Amino acid sequence: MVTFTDLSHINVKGGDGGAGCMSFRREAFVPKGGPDGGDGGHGGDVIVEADPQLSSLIDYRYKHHFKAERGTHGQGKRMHGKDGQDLILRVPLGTVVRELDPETQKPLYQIADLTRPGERVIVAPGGVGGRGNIHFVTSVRRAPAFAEKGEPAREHWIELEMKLMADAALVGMPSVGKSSIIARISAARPKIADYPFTTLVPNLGVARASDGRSFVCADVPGLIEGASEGKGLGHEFLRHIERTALILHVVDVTGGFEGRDPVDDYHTINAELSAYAAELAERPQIVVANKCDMPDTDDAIARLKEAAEKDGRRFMAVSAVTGKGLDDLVNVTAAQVAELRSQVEVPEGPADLYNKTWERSRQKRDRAFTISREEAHVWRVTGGSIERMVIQTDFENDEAIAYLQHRFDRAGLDERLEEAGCQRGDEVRILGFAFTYEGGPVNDEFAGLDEDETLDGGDED
Ligand SMILES: Nc1nc2c(ncn2[C@@H]2O[C@H](COP(=O)(O)OP(=O)(O)OP(=O)(O)O)[C@@H](O)[C@H]2O)c(=O)[nH]1
Ligand SMILES: [Mg+2]
Repeated sequence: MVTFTDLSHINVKGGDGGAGCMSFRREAFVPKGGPDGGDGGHGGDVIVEADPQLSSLIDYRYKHHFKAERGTHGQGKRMHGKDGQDLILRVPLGTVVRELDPETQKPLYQIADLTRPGERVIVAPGGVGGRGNIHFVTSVRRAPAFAEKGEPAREHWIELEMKLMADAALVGMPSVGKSSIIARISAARPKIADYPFTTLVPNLGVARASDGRSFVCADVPGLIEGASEGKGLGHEFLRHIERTALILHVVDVTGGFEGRDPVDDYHTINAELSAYAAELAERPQIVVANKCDMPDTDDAIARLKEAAEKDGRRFMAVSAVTGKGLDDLVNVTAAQVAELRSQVEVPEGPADLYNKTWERSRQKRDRAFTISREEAHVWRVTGGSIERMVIQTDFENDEAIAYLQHRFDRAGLDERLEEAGCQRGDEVRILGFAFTYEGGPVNDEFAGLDEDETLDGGDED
């Protein structure tokens, strides 16, 4: 039996980037070498990957913090630091990954819906390694005496939600024999009893047809009239059924203890399915008449068959007690599942797409910064990207500070401060640092040195 863990909130953090190196070439007979400081290694990413071997999120129930390895620092002689290792978090197929608001723990953004084996998404990118001083050479700056610190890694709270992924789901009223059927056609061993709502959480089992084809079957808690509006236990599980390609609609031909009419049951359940989601009514369905071993059921079987066929559905009569008809049921289901699977279009590289769309949405939020007045002539700037620039700066080094100024300007900070009413000489606070606003055009020696541009070479002056 598969235990069922539905939802987990975890904290993921990429590895920090290693620092770039500030170094100059030293060789015998060369009086003053050019810059040769290598880059820091990139930090590892935290990746969530769908693994068909897993059936629950139990691994994330007790452990909540996951961190990838950091990059090592760059060194002289153009030696780059080593990249940190990625951390791969394996989750079952059918796991939905969402970014959470770190304050409220409410979902902010759906990052991915991992439905195929091996599908993966980066949930916390590692920090980029800082660039060594070989990169900061411009025509006016031949011997850059600073390098960049590594980028601090991103950290997020994410939600993992496993949605049951089965090819076929056994659906029906309570006590019609859904668990009895899955117990006979698979290795699942759910509880079976003669009272309603014996099954409280879905059970998964793998059934194998005589030709070797197999499918994943789910036995879900019984549905009753009103399930689509939340009656009984069914509502929570209807969303699991939403993901199965085929419905095995089990009907008790004896009408149960209350002596219900099996044909009424059949219509009641279908009405609940379509009330929950119109597509569920269209979903391929096999009508399975169970308990056909019981006496005086021929008439009910015949009427149910007629009702099913009138709706254009395949009808099969079985008994979970004697096993009659079950081999046929498995073979027909396996064939239909294979057929349905072949119709599914597999989009190319969706994992990549997830990364890009999330990254875009995240960057947009990240680049934004806000300016507020803390007191007279004191301003506070907050925002992910601006704050990271500050953390990456070595404040012991004047050139690094000048470079930070250049980055502030490019991000539009000066302009926005001016607009907000900031005056020359005012204090500007970012994280724990205080800067003096100098206003006016900066004498920018980094102009022309684009963020991602590498100007290499540059020998001694
Ligand atoms: N005679 C007969 N009894 C059956 C058959 N299948 C199941 N039963 C009995 O019906 C009762 C309910 O069976 P379950 O398999 O627990 O039914 P279920 O649909 O899983 O019920 P819930 O989990 O409560 O929704 C049990 O007492 C079973 O032994 C069958 O084919 N013939
Ligand atoms: Mg059951």
